[in-house]
Amino acid sequence: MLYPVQNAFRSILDLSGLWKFKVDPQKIGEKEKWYKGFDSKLDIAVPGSWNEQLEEAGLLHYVGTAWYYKKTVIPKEYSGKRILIRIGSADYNSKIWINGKIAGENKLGFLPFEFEISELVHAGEECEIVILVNNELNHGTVPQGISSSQYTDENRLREETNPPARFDFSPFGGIHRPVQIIATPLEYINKIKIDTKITGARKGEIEAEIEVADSSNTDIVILISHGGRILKNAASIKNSKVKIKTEINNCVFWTPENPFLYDLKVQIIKDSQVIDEYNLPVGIREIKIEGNRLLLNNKIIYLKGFGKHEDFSTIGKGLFLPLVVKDFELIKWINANSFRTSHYPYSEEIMYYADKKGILVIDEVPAVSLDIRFVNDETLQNHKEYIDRLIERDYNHPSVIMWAVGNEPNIVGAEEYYNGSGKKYWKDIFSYTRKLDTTRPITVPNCTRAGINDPVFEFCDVISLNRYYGWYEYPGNLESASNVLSEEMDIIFNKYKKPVLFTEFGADTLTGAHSTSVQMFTEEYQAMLLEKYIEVIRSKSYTIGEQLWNFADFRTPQHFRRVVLNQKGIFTRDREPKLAAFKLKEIWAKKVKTK
Ligand code: GCB
Repeated sequence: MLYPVQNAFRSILDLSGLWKFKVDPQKIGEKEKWYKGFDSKLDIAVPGSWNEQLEEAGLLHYVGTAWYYKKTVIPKEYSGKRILIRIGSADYNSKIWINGKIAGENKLGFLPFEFEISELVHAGEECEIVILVNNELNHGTVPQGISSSQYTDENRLREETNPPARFDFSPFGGIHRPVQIIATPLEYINKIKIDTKITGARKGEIEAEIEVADSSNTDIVILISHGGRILKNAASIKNSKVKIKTEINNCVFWTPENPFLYDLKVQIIKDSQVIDEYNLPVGIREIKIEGNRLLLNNKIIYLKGFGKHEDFSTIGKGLFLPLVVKDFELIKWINANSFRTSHYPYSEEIMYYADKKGILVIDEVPAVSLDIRFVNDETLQNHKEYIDRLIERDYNHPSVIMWAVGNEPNIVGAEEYYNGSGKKYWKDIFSYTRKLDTTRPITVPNCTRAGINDPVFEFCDVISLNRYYGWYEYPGNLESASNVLSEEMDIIFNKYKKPVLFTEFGADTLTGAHSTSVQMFTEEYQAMLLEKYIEVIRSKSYTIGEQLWNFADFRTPQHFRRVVLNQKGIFTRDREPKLAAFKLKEIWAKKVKTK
């Protein structure tokens, strides 16, 4: 599914703004035909989560079904075009009706989906859109859900959160990315897959695989803008697909220092006329693991950065472009070069911005805290569909350097995970992912509880570790923490002989809390802990980077461990630097000596 573009052949009508809103805790809406339109005193802004926007209506912790309703007019110029409704993401599942008729249903959150609605609307006429969104999770969904009674049954009363969640971020509900009505020509470009190669010291290659739909007897032309020159390459389409390779001399490769993007234009030509066009920024780069090193364009690259979240006051998980710009400015300010999209796919706008700003991204599917005891066929199916759709969405981004196909499986420490079922599950997931992308390394961050025998290690290209010694274990004791850390790293490396990346380490920190002693929760303690970890990580010859937890404070479900927010941010939730930010800025300014 292509990201929408506006050009002479394609149009976008953006429906961001206020929608009518109604919660449906009893799930009576479908029976009462709310999909034909409804009245309500509540409004909601799209994009945005309902939780904080409508806190005063009692929705801060609401998990269940809610309805959205908006009227619009389909532009006259959409006449004779293929018309679609596209939603950047709605968490977690949703159903769409147009003019009272069902347009489609989507089961996966955090990813875009679209339905053709040409038959349901008329250009130049009013159209009514109703969207049902539900944010409930269960054993078969990804991420998996958990109920209050399950905590009781498992005798885990002190672990229970409200709302119940298996993960440490608020399960915000809502339409989180833009809703758009888009128009394309009837014969159209359907897919573009880009592969790039470095073929010489200053030579590169772009291979574009293009798929067209509902079109016959057409030609494809590719135009690549290149330092004022335009390279042109053409081919005829057979069986609706074609591959075109273009060699580029004096090629500028994409790097964090110079994130150079070529402007690629794909056109379908019929009877000498252009009938559809799509524009795409393309960065030429290669990523690979060689021995214990991560190489970008055949040069060692060391990752410095964060695990992040899409989370902000009031808007929740909604796309908020000023925040995207601010976060990338902060990433640059602190001299970081990367982040992980913990624990789900981020908006497409963030991915394009990472390409533009030269920030390296580990792209993650929402298989967070997978509990093997409750995995069923549906879980595996949904997990694979996430991988499929994420790779399809993000394959072309030069910024994406690695896939994380999960995070911290077996955080509950279940024995069953090691009896072969964990291995079988991950073997399947890894081989599925490798078939879809042979160019990028794959990982799954491991947690202390899953330990050194985690079956993911066997399949990962990169060993990713999340460790909280000095915090959850050995609290306030940085000496023990660093000793245990160092020993465990060596044990893991010696066992698996793969490069090690730190994907999480950190300490909750209250802004304004200070001490002259070693004291948890103070700004000094966070700075000390991070510095200690970085020292240990860099003392090993097999480490490829340090991404700490977390970029900014973020909202979590209620639990006595959290004072409203997870406060491990280097920046506060509203993006003010804590003391550690200045320390990191200094550490990250210096070149890392890789052994
Ligand atoms: C983890 C999780 C992350 C949590 C973090 C914490 O291991 O991956 O989602 O927020 O620990 O702060 O406990």
